[in-house]
Amino acid sequence: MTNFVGRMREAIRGDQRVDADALVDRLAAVRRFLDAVDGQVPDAQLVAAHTVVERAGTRLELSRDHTVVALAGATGSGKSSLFNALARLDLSPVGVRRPTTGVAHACVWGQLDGANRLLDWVGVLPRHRFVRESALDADDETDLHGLVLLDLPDFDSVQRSHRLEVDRLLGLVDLVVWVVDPQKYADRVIHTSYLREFHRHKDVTLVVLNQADRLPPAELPRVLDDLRRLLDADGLAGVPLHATVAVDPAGLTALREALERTVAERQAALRRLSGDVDTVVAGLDELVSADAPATGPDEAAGRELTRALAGAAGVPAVADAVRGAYRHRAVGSTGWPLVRAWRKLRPDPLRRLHLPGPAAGADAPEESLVAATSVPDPTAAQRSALGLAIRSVADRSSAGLPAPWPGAVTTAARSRLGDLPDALDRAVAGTDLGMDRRPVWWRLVGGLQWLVTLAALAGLLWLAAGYALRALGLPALDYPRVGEVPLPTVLLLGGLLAGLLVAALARPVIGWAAGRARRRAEKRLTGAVATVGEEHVLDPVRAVLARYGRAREALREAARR
Ligand SMILES: Nc1nc2c(ncn2[C@@H]2O[C@H](COP(=O)(O)OP(=O)(O)OP(=O)(O)O)[C@@H](O)[C@H]2O)c(=O)[nH]1
Ligand SMILES: [Mg+2]
Repeated sequence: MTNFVGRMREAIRGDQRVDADALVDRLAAVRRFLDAVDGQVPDAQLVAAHTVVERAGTRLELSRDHTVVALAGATGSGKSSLFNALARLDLSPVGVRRPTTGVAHACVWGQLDGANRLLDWVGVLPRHRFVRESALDADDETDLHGLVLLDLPDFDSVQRSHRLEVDRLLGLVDLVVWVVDPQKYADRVIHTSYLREFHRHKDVTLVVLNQADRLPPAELPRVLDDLRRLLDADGLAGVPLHATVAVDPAGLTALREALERTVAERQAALRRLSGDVDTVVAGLDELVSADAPATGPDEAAGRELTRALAGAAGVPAVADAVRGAYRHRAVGSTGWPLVRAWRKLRPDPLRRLHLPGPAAGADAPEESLVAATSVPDPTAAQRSALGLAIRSVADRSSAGLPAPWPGAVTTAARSRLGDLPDALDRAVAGTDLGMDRRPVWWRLVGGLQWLVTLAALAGLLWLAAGYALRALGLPALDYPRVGEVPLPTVLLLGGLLAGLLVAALARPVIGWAAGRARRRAEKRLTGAVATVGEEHVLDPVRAVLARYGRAREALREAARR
């Protein structure tokens, strides 16, 4: 029966073999996770992960032929007695005065040389290291070759230093044998502070009920059942549980065999580290969410941001000025020549905004720090609209992400807020508003205006010449006639009327073209402003989201057993 259960257990444990390469990959994934979240997640939340990565790296570099097994338990449970009994030598003092063992003792089965570096790392003083040379005992110790057994101080100690030492060592060893005795096996501290903490290390946990000889034989199964129930409640269902008697060699057989199997498998170190990674992954799990991939700022948020940026940058005002300037310049080119001169006296709406600004010029400094244009500063309403839009980008981009990511995304979205006013001003100043060239039709209409004006002028001069000759009593000019009307009068009145007509016809065309110029300028300005939004708001947000994505992916890989 025992054999059958034993084989079953072997089969189950055999299934859980940890592949060293897979473990190395998982550790690399944890490292990638830590890189990704660096600076985003408070360091305090990452201490355990850093510790495990570092510790695992070192343990894997050290001897994998050795299995470090610790005997841990309350004072007086019989750890040192078990240690000595397994070693068949009196290595660690056994005492009546409690606590007896103050520092860890180690016994190595096989060559000490190979285990020395491991023991240096574990921190067992050389004078507390012993060797169990199998030569002394013929071949009956060879099955334990590779075992490094540690006798720990008591973990419920009145001595604080003992507890600290035990906690440190429990973090480093490959397998823990918890030694409890019939008196104290149900002590709360053993279960809540220690055994429960090892629930992810079930495959490197062994429990022995020592001093079984102190119980009446009929009581033993009841106590073992009770202890099994407590272990189940600790999350340690299924861990091997043996009764031992340290003072009787026959009472060690089950423990000894369990240790022989562990040593032969050479799996304990890998299983221990794998359990550590499990613990770390479980602890970090809340930092990423399986059903919240990082999707990045959506288009609607981007559009809202661009609108708010355009408002703050004064894009509508500049676009209006473009329309005004178009009208101003078009009328200046196509209007009546006499009106044109008067037009020129009125200021050009774009020049009033100092546009195009210096950044548009070839010799302008690349990164001008001074406000380049005279576009009015954003109003309080525009500023708050911009604040809201940035917040909305952050909120929408981080929707569903667990803490601390929403905060990190908001911080990133606002990280370059201070640079925005200058960047927007430069973007506006640097935008080609499409107002450099005079359209051909302005010139044609302007030429036509000159023509009809000259005709009117010629008519006027001609009439004036006739009037002057008549006044001087000289023979009157004989004007050619168009129908009944003299040609100079036709030229004068026709020229004037034609000028007015051309101006009147050009007016709606100018209005339409000015609207088009406004729309074109607005589109270009909006594009420039959107680029500023990309660089100053969306890119920093994307960078944080990319970190989140990397962290999420890395943790998923680290979780893959
Ligand atoms: N009857 C009986 N006595 C035992 C057994 N194991 C240990 N003892 C006795 O229990 C007492 C304490 O044993 P230790 O081995 O010193 O206990 P420990 O767990 O090392 O104690 P600390 O070093 O103080 O943590 C000693 O007197 C042992 O002889 C056992 O299986 N049966
Ligand atoms: Mg002891």
